[in-house]
Amino acid sequence: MNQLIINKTKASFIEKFQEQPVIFRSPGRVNILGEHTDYNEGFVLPAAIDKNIYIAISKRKDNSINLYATDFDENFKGDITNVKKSNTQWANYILGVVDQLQKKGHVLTGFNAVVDGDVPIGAGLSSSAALECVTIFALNELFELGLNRLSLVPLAQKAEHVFAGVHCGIMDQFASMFGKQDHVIKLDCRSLEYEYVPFKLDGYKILLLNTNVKHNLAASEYNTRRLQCEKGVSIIRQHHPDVKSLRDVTLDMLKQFVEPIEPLVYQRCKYVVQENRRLLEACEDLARGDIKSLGAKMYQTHYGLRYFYDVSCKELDFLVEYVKNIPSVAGARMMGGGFGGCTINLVQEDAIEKLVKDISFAYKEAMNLPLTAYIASIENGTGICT
Ligand code: GAF
Repeated sequence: MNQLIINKTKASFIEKFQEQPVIFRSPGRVNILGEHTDYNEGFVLPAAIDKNIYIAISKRKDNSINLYATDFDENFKGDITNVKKSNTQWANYILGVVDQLQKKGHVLTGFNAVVDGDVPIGAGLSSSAALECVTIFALNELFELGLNRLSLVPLAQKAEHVFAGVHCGIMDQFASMFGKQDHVIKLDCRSLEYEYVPFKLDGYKILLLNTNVKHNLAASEYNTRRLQCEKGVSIIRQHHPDVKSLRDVTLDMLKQFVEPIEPLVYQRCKYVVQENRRLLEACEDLARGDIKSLGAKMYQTHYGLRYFYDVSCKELDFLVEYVKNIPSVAGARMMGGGFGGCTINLVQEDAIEKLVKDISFAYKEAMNLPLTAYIASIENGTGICT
């Protein structure tokens, strides 16, 4: 939690609305392994981090929705009886959540809210999921809707589908809601059963390197990948009607039925099937504390995302290639949806300072862009700020 941001958010709320708010927070996330597997009913291994979106909020007696985003220094006004997608992107995440609650039959009045945070936007750390989660958690408390944490997650996800147009899986919202300090979440995206796995790194830290690019392909290509995976499943179902998703598919099935007629779809599906298997093996690495073996799998994941799933970009590839032969780096890969954002690196703590200095210089030389580095610690999920 960042007390400075909490104080700032509170002060700005009081100045705007002349009353005391209640403040909630939701974290961004990292994902150790299991990328683009969530919407294929596979496994993921995310964790909530020490960067949050905060909302200061109070109920109104009338129907007005009055929002202010500190980051953009922008106000938004709406009406609770007529919630629709707006041209203000950040407000859509909040409105999308309201829309989902209303579709479930919950009756809300207007409210005032100020949002702020330190999850970098567009960095692949799920600032949008954090905003959806903090909004739905806050509204659930404020209006005493009585929904449990688990039932909030798919509503937050659906808000992203409908109001942001990204057909995301469930990982980001789940991690933001269910994060647990010093643990990663092994989540089965089919059943939503989950297990907290201790994340002990023995001298290693999670280092995030932000490319500071977000290519605008991200949303459209994401949706295309989803469709390509569904296409692969539909081809296999003609021969194996019991198959429901790529979770049920083997490499042999792909080779036999998909590769001959849809070579590109084959590449996409192959990556997903391999990634699911890799994740299960990575959990064994974690249990043994075998950081080298875990790190090697992260490089394999990057390879798959780059060449088979085709969601990387030259900036991400540069960063992964740079660290690949540095002994103090156990593993690295692009993280999240792709086409920009961050790489996640497991780095020996005492080597971080020099690495950041050297790689920032090299990145600037090669890409003419600044590099931003964050050391992420693993923290608890969404909650109220006391
Ligand atoms: C984005 C999505 F929001 C997630 O659901 C997930 O699919 C991820 O990309 C890729 O693993 O963050």
